[in-house]
This record gives sequence, C-alpha cells and structure tokens, in this order.
Amino acid sequence: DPTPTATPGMRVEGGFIRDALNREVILRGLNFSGDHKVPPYFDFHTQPDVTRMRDDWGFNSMRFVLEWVALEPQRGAYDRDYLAAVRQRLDWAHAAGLHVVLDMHQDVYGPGFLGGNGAPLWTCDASRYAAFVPAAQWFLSYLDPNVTACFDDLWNTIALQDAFAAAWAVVAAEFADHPAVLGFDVLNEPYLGSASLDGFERDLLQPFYERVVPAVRAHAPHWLAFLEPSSMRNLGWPTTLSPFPFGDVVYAPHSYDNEAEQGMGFDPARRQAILDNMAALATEARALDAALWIGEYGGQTSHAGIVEYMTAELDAADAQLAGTSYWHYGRDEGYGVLHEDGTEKADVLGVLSRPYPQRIAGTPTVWSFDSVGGVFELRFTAAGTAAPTVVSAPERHYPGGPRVECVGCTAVVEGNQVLVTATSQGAPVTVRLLRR
Ligand code: IDC
Repeated sequence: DPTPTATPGMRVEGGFIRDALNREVILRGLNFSGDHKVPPYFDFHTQPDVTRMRDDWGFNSMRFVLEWVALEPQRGAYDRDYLAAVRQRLDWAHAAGLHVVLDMHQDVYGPGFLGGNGAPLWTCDASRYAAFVPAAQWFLSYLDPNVTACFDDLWNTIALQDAFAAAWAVVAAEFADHPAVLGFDVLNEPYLGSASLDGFERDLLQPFYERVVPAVRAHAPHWLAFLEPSSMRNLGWPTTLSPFPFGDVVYAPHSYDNEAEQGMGFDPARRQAILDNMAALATEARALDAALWIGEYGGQTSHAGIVEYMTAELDAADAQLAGTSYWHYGRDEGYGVLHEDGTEKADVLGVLSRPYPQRIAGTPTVWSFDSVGGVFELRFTAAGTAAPTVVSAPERHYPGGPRVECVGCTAVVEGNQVLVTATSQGAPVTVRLLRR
C-alpha cells in the first residue's frame, strides 16, 4: 500500500512525523469545519465531499473541528450521538485515505459569549456571559473582560482542567483504535486571559499541556500531540514553550497575515514577512524537538491578493518542509474552498491543490513548486527503506498525469500520485514533475 492510512507506528523523530516504514510524512489538507462550531455541530459534508479531498485535490489529511460543548453539554454527561456522528466522518476519512487530526476548537471561549464556540456553558459563571458586549470583529471579543475572566478560570482551576482532560479522554477512549486518527490538537488558539505575555505559556499553558496529554495518551498511547502556542503567536510573539516531558509532539501554530485577517486583503509586499515568520516557527519547532504543522492558514477568498497570499503560505511551508491545513473546507463566500452553491473556487483550489511529497523515504533536503511553470522538484538522500517516496500530483496541474524526471531513482505514475524508488541507498535523489 503506497499510502498507508493506518496510524500505528506513526511517531515524531528528527523534526518529522514518520510512518512505520520510517518515511517522513508531510500532511497537507483542509480544516473540516464550517458549521462544526454550531449546533448540530456538522456541516454539509457527505462521504463524496471527503473522498474528493484526496481524489480531486490530492490532500492526505484533515483537521477535524470538535466542540467541547457538543461533547459534554451538561457536566459529566457525554453525548454519545455526537461521538457516533464524528465516527461516521472518521470512517469517511479512512475510506478516502486521509489522516485526521482532531482539534478541540474554541473561538472567544465558548457559546456563552455571542458568536463564540468551544467550552460548555457550565464551565464559567453565567453572569460573565450576561455582561459580555460583542465586538465588531469576532477576534476583538477576546478583549472583553468577561471572556478574560473565563480563560483565567480555566488556567487557574485544576478541577476545570481535569474536566477538559476527562472530555478528551472520552474522545481518546472512543477513537483510540480508529485507523484515521493520527493525533489530537489539544486546544485551538489558547488565549492568555489576564496572564502576562512572557508568563502565560511557561506558567499556565505548558503545565496545562503536561496535564492533558498524558490523560489522553492513557487511552490512545500512539496519538501524536499537536500543541499550539499562545494565540499571541499570531501577533508575532515568539513562543516560550519548552521541550515537553513526553515525545511525539507536533508544534501546531497558525500562519495568518494580520492585515488580511482584519479584512484589508493581502498586500503582496508582505510575502517576505510570511516566509520569515514560517522560518521562525520552524526554529521554534526544532527547539521543542517537534515536527512543524501549520494547523490553520487561509483567507477571505474574495479579498484582493488571495492567490498571492496562499501561494506565499505554501511556498513558506515548503521551504520549511512543513505540513499545512487550510482554513477551511466550507461552502461560503468567506474562507471556504467552495462557493455557497457548492461549486469550486477555482482560483483558490488552484493554489491549494498543488504537488507535495506525502512520504519521503530518506532525508529531504529541499522541495519547491513553481506554480507558473508547473515544475515541482524534490531532492532527498535515500535512506533506510525500500518503500517508495510518494508525491501528490494533482490533476489540475498535471492533466493526464505529470512527466517525471528522475535522477538516482525510478518512478511510476499511479492516478494522481507518483511513486519514486531510489536506485541506491545513501545516494542523492532528484525528482522533477513537469507538465506534459
Ligand atoms: C472563523 C470563521 C468565521 C467565524 C469565526 C468565529 O471563518 O466564520 O465567524 O471563526 O467563530 C482563527 C480561528 C478560526 C477562524 C479563523 C478565520 O481559529 O476559528 O474561523 N481564524 O478567521 N484564527 C485566526 C483565523
């Protein structure tokens, strides 16, 4: 099986996720989101919508948005119907050959705050919700003192953290053996509340992760831990997380341009800032002995510069040999990859759906994609396994399949993938995909 999807044997070593055959695993995919944030906590997707992620677009993964409020609406009462509906979608993902990273999402703490999602109402005082005044832009609602107070409660109340960990443990017990699940993203964009910028991660977030991760792994020992920095990282503050007392960690920050996030479109002059920030994130990942995966990047698809913006993000991730997950697989006129009527946003998918190495049987030195000329190039040093290197070659860039140039290797094209076998171990390999 050139693209095994079962997760046993997956681990993090030397800055990469690796499979059981010791190949580097590069995740590329979409956030499976949209209305996952609001009741009934799922969106329009059916099985064919999941299948096309791999077959049409060439992705190998999804970040799956979960909501604590959906799982545990009343304290200690877990919603089995919710878990069953999650399982159905995980089954679709597995059938499609996609790896899933489960993400316990939140924005603005929880639905107690108008426009927010995540934590159940019972986790904070009702008076906080009543006193809240929503801001004009959703992310500015974080500044409301009532939102801050609820986060402060979470970071300072061990019983509440234990409840959060227990909810995750229910998910872990339920899906530990599900072959699609690769790991868990403990909490989306942890917000510091009233903690200090340099103290939050060190004194509150780090111990929180060190409490939750073992509780999950008690049930799902092989799940990779995808750990995000403070949401202040989005504003450029370097992380102060330090190496964890457990392994198999993937550093899981987000990459956004703040002007674009504020609705101003993307100024192509900001491309270099995206490349530089991605390099800084890769340095942070190395310091944590973690792999790097950008759990969210994306933009308002109708705003100026979206193609340049997403190209910059993917060029930056390629330069750092990192995984990515686009925000999001929605059907809307915002960030979604589909229009409201369900048709593809061809310009956006034309950028997102591009060649990348899914598995590398050796040590990668560099890869890149020139979207104008349609030239993809990967260089690596073959090592350790006879299993093939697998390159995704989406149909939209290579109609009828790519032309392959192989130095130090042989290649076969199978559907929208290229399987590359090195001629000799320890030798340099160069693979080039070209349009016919
Ligand atoms: C956005 C959705 C938007 C929704 C908002 C609040 O696109 O429809 O109104 O959340 O729920 C993030 C968050 C992610 C955001 C995304 C885009 O993790 O939930 O989705 N984003 O703004 N951080 C930075 C950007």
